[in-house]
Amino acid sequence: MREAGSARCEPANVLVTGGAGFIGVNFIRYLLGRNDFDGRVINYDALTYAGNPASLADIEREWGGTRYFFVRGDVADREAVDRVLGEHAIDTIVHFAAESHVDRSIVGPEAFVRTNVTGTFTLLEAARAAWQAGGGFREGVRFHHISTDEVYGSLGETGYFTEETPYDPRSPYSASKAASDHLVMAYWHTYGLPVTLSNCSNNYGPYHFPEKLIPLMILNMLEGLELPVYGDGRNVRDWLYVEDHAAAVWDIVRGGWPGQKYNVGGGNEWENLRLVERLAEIVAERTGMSAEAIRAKITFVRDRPGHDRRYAIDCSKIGRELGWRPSVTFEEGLARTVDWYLGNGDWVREVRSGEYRRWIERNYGTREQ
Ligand code: NAD
Ligand code: TDX
Repeated sequence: MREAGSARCEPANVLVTGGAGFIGVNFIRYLLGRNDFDGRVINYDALTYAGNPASLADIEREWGGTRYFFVRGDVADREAVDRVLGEHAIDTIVHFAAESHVDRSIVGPEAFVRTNVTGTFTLLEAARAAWQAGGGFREGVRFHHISTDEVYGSLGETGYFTEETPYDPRSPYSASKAASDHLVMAYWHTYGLPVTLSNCSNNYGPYHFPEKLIPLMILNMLEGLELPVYGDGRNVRDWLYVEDHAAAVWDIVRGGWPGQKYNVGGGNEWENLRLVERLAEIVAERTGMSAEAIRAKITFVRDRPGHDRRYAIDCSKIGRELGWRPSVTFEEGLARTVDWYLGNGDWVREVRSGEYRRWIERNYGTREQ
């Protein structure tokens, strides 16, 4: 094990990969809204179906060309990555870019290996080359990798994932994230590249792409469509409001020890079916629709292959070392999320058009009941 370097890091030029996606957008908003950061953010994103630059149109208007820059590029494109690291004198990489949807990874795993594994490897290699100095690395540089609790596999009725839980990924998505985590830690142990890593539970909140459970359910409820619950609906996820995740990432980037990994979670376990029923009540309260009529649309559909039963995170390490804990209650977070989707129909129409719509039609045109 290498000696841990200095924990304090004061980022100036931050490359956020995948900054046009759900968590990336929320992280950039969070970061540029903080008064302990006066640096620049470079959003590097390939704009796949999941990336929408319009999510940051107001940020572009306020900070574009001064503190915010958008660069369209692929994390697996070494030349383009070298260019952005050099041109913007990047000292900090916060790596969100990924293929992120488990169901898509079952239908088409190749893109997951390319972006999540090869893309992460490419970024690590580019950072290693750009930041070398003498026999080691420049002071104050940092590579933070965002990962998921899904790398740990599936829990039974009890227990929690800790930072020591052995990896046991079970979907092509989680296997590709596990591979990327191993590469990141290998760059610390082998080369001393100052990395940190976080494994977070399910996020929810504004700008969440409507293929994922919570936004999909909210929008289907508003449109009077069926509410497809996989299997028996008793799979458990630990939900965290996305802004709390952004705060955790920022805390780790600035204060986490190089070579360390941190679990991040909401301490907020819900069975899918109960969650959908609760959402029905919140949507009903806010729209005047009947909760009973919404709930009647719940349809049990074929289970996801290899569907992990339960995720639950022990996040005591980040609490103890960095003082982070979730601040938004589930009730408050769900209410904010429903209100956001009610008020942002244009955003929804935009992300559902084009590529996404065609993909859904190809793959879900005939959903098995
Ligand atoms: P997302 O799918 O909403 O966004 C991914 C973004 O990455 C998009 O903007 C997309 O255009 C971009 N991208 C994809 N391939 C790229 C490539 N080859 N080069 C450059 N950009 C590319 O994902 P998200 O939900 O925001 O997740 C972000 C990260 O957080 C991922 O690494 C994911 O594994 C991790 N994570 C997500 C959750 C969650 O609940 N959403 C939980 C834990 C960890
Ligand atoms: O229509 C649905 N019906 C349903 O029952 C969908 C889309 C999902 N589900 C279930 C499957 C899961 O048990 O809901 C749960 C949540 O599903 P997703 O929203 O697809 O999230 P999940 O598979 O848990 O993964 C998410 O959290 C961890 C993110 O997509 C990952 O990127 C992150 O790593």
